Formats: sequence, C-alpha cells, structure tokens
Amino acid sequence: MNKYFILIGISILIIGGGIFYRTVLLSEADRPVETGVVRNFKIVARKDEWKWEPETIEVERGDRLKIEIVNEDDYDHGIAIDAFGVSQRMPARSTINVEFVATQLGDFQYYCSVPCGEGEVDGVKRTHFDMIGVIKVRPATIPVP
Ligand SMILES: [Cu+2]
Repeated sequence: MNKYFILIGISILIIGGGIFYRTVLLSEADRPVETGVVRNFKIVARKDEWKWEPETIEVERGDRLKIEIVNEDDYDHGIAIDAFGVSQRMPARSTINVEFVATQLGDFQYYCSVPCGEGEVDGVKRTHFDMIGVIKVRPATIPVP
C-alpha cells in the first residue's frame, strides 16, 4: 500500500481520537470551554501596602479575563495564578497585562511571586505574604457554544 495512504490513515485516527476524547470521554467539568465573554479587570499593588486591590474577582467559567496589573511600588513584585499558568515578574512602577480563559470552577489564588519585603501600614505589619487575592470562578450562566 502507498505509504501516503498509511500516513493519512494514521493522521485521521489521531485527530479523530482527539475529537472523540474531548467530546465524549472527557467529563463535563474537564471539557475546554470558552463562552466568548471577555471581562476586563485591573489589579493594583498599592504603594507600600503589600496588598492587591481588589482582593476578590468574580467571573464565570469560560470567561476570558484580560487583567491589567499595576505595580505602584518602587520595587519589584510578581503575579502568579497557578491554576491558569500565570507567572510574571512586575518591575518597579510598571504595568503588565495577562490574559487567560477561566477554564476551571472554584476559588483560585493570585499572589505575589517575588519576595518584596514588609512594612507597617496604619500600625499593622504587612508583608509579601499578605499579597493574596482570589479569583472565584462560578458556573457559566450562558450556554457554552
Ligand atoms: Cu511579594
């Protein structure tokens, strides 16, 4: 048999298997989703406060998040969202942008990934480890296409 037919046959098997796996075998919760909804957010690391503002973001599963992240400090921070593969350094007084689809349900932390010291804010000690926020991903209320 012509080797090209064999190659084409194998390609069809692989692609078909992938489609079958994603549409039939994967459980509902694990299937890739994107609702087409885009949500813009801005997260700010306030100057010398060791705090993200806001500390909570609520979205629906399948939303595409476009987040502008501002570092007001004169030293570096970082932003990490493990669940969605985000990890980026933020140089002093910089703004970065991250974008991803909230594919999983649940509460996911975003935190500072660069040791950035500590200080006192209104008489209360705050540190690098206080820079934690949460993205709450709720079930989609619109049907996924
Ligand atoms: Cu830090």
